[in-house]
Amino acid sequence: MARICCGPLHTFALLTSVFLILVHKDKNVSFAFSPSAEWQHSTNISYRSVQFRENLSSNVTVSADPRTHTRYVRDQCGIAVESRINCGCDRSLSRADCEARGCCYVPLPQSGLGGPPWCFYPVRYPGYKMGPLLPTEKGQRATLARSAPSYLPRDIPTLQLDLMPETLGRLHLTLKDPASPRYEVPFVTSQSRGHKDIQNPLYDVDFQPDPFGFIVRRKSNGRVLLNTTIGPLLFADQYVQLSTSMASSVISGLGEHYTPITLDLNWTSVSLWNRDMAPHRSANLYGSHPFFLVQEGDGQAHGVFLLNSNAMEVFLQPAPALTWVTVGGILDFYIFLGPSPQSVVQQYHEVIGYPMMPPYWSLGFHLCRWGYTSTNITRTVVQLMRQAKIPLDVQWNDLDYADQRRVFTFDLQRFGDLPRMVEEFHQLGMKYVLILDPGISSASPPGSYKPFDDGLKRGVFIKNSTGQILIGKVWPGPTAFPDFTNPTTQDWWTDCIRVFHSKVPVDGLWIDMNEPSNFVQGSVDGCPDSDLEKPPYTPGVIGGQLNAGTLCVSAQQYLSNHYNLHNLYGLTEAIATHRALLKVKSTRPFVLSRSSFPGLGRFSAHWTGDVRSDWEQLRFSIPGVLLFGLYGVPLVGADVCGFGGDTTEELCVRWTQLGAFYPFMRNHNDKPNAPQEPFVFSQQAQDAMRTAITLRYSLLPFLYTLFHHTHSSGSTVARPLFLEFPTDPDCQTIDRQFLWGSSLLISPVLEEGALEVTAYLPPGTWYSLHNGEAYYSKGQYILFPAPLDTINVHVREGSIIPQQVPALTTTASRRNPFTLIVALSVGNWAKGELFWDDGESLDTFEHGNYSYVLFFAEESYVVSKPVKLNGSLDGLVLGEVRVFGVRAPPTSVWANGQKVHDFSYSQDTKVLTVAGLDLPMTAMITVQWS
Ligand code: MIG
Repeated sequence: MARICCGPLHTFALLTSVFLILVHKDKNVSFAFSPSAEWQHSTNISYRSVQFRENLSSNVTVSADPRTHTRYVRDQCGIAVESRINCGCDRSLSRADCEARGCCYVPLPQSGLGGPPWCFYPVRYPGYKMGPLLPTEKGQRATLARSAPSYLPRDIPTLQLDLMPETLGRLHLTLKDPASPRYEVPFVTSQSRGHKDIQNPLYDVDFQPDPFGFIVRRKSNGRVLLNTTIGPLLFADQYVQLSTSMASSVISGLGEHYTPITLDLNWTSVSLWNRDMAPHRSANLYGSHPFFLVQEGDGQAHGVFLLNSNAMEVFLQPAPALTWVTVGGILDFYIFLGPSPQSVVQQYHEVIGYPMMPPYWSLGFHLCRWGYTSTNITRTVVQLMRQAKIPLDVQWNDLDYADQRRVFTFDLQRFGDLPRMVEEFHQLGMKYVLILDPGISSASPPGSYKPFDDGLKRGVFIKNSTGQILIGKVWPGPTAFPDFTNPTTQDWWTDCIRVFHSKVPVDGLWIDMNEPSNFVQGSVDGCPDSDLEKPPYTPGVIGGQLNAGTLCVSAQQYLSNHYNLHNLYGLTEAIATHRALLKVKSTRPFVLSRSSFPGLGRFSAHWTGDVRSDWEQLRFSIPGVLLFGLYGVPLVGADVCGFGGDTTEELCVRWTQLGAFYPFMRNHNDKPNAPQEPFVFSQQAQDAMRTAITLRYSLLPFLYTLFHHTHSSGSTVARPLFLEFPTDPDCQTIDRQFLWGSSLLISPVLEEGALEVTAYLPPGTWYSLHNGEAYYSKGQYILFPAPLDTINVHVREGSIIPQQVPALTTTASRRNPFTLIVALSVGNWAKGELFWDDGESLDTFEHGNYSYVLFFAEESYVVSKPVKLNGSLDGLVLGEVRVFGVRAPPTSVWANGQKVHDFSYSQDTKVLTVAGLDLPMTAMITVQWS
């Protein structure tokens, strides 16, 4: 039986012999606390700041009795500055206000905004008291009760704690109100995955019963991963707060924000509240992901997911520590013990669901802009791309197509032959995607716009707090917003998509504005004055209010109010759109969603929104993309060449090179800007872009195989270095470079004018993807040439990368010969694999409807061995093999036992190239040399 019980802390509390009773003058609240040194030690509260402590007493008045007071300050407020937990997360407090809360008020010499708080919780600030833990079906349960009210309105006086060890590496812990059920997040997790009898899990949990707190340790080394005894648990109707210490300062997650791959813990905060907001610092952006991963410093990692969709602010401080404040719902924690960072990600994806398998074509190049104002202009763009011989799989149209900007219509003047245009693109082996905003125009004359009339009849729209349809304003003018939590809405949405698709056979849908975005605050009639619209505490969101740029949060949806469901709007629209496409097309749906929440990746791709065309945004697109991989949305990219503002030729070339390695690659531009399609630039720039996009196309079999792994076991496609090299301290924060899977290291140019790039190579041998030149790294930065036509990509020793001869579309490239890049390790081996299917059928992996080929190599041969065939590889051949790191010049080469004459070897680079092969992929292939 797992050792999840009241451990040493209980004992500490019992052993503590001296209890001081403090009677607070204002609130008449009495509570006990323990100044015992052992206790202080065991709660991890640091007493390092000795010098600082000496200055304290004069600043604090907590008790009228000067002796008690001095003692109180020394014992209860003598907390290292960096460990002070703010007693005024909700508002800034004067000394009097602070003391009225029973908190310590200790001003600091210099301060200003954002530094350590002056008002902070004393050690063992009173909170909930925990009763005995009793066994349940899924683990253990205890009741927590407040002995006295907190300073917040509408405390929940009694809480139910459930501790559910679900797997060896995953612990689930919830705190809810047993008396009256509170809102819980729907859609994200499937029911009951718990197992009761987990033998020997990676974690230990201890409790401090009074005031309640829990400590999660990594059993193998005793490391404290979470310790919530450092601050109080507050649980009121619209304010829930919990603090924890952190095992290190290297933490990634809590998106969506414009940040590097790791967060700044220097008294910062991040707010999670979905908002239509162009990426910039300190802003809550389009999505919310209350998950973070902590690198523990020795290669191990853990993760924490707080499944809560209410507006949330998370405070970070250098202790290191973190405080969650959410304005509703329950506390629903999943704690993932890894121990490798990669396994933390997998364990998280097990809970939120593995990402969807994308259609093969969606990995090709996409081209879009706002401002392709007719079918003829859109056709011309496609023609010019073909003339420039630059691969293009998917042409897009933005809002321009719609009749009076109303979705499910198209403008008969400018887009009258839209259906024919789409057919033409299909003839070319291309696909077509259209934008689809959620706002449904509500102002068309009755009988003239079926989506609204029909939606009205079927009751699909979100209602305001008094039960009328809430009207906001988006592109078409007055609009109603579908409530995708209502099953009827899903049916209506499917019908709208089916009818439209029967005219315009789109291949995918781009769901924009689904935060949801609203051009008026709340609604055209404003919002009521209520605790929902103006909660006692509003997290630090852009616009200062929850209804800024979106709907009144008191609006009513089928499952709950918008206050609770707001952050799920994009996810629920993605689910509905995915399902609709499934029904209408019965091939793999392609949906691109701007707004996101955990679980989105099962249904949709994501782009990072309205990035500006500048070098800084280019650079931050890398952590943006990598973090979405951690969030389970691997099919992600930023608008190539930037969306806002005019790009430059150089920026656009560099962005295309980087974008060739975004898992999702789309060039997209805002309406007023100078054009930025590849063909508008100089011949030299076009050549560079063609090279980059063509390189991507040649690597698509490898990329597709990575998606298969992510889909079938939850991992990442574009991968931060720390996931692959967790014990290398240099990799902890690198986010100017990244990997595809475990084998390709991408080191783009991110600075204007740069013709070189300084790239970190983790220890080992790395080969230039372009010419096979080897670099032996001890774990060091190396300066590489990076002329305008080059992006540096290195292949990790020991890997075999399946490629295919590129073409202008994936429809064509999928028929071309495969090639293999074999990167021999120092020990003279390499391996790789290929997942292959028809690229668009549903659930091919689940139904076993795919082919799988293993590749392995040793010093003098490489083998391609199909281990599963379903017909998808019929007619496809292996055309070429390039082996990197062949030390002795071969004199003969054989393929399947036959002598090959078409081979070459470079003495300089030690690369053996065997070309002109024509060997069926459906049989075992051996290429040998000596
Ligand atoms: O209010 O559809 O992020 O990609 O081009 C702007 C027009 C609405 C925002 C999207 C952008 C898109 C634009 N949309």
